[in-house]
Amino acid sequence: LGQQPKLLWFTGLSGSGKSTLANGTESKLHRLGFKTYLLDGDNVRSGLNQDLGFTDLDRIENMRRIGEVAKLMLDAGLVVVSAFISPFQKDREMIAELVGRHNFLEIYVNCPLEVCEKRDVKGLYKMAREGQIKNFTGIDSPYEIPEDPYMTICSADLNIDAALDEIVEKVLPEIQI
Ligand code: GGZ
Repeated sequence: LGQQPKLLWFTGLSGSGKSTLANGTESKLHRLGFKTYLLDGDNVRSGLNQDLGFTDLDRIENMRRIGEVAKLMLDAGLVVVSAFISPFQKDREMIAELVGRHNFLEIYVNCPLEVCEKRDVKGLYKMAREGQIKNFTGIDSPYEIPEDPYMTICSADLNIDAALDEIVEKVLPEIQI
């Protein structure tokens, strides 16, 4: 029994729940026996991309490097799950091109800005509103909604376990050989 390498690309606002969903998806697939890897801000922005901030140019370079790393991981046969805001349509398309369109499964974690801002788990929205953080996505930096995602999860009205079941059920046939 083998596996078909794919990149499960979670995109959405800060606080939308994409890290939670990406994490949960990766754990579930791992438990099902797939060789997986989770790429997110915690393991990428703290190391490989620690020289990058949140200007448009830095976000673009963030995407480019993540795309290249994901491509290497796909070459190694892994199912890669990623969670980045990835606000620009053009960059998400660049990654799809880089890894091959058929390998790129874009999962849009749709959550109203008001809900993300109300959650404000890390207090970043408040800081952005007060001008203490610049270029914050949704406040003074844009988020371009995916035009044709593989899947959309409305995280405001879906429970996490139900969402994870839905994602895994849809993805399973794509990664199973
Ligand atoms: C957006 C920021 C910013 C600014 C710090 N804008 O909710 P978090 O904290 O844990 O996730 C956000 C994370 C976004 O990093 P990404 O690499 O996913 O962004 S991108 O794909 O756009 O390059 C947030 C924190 O970093 N953070 N400053 N100005 N998010």
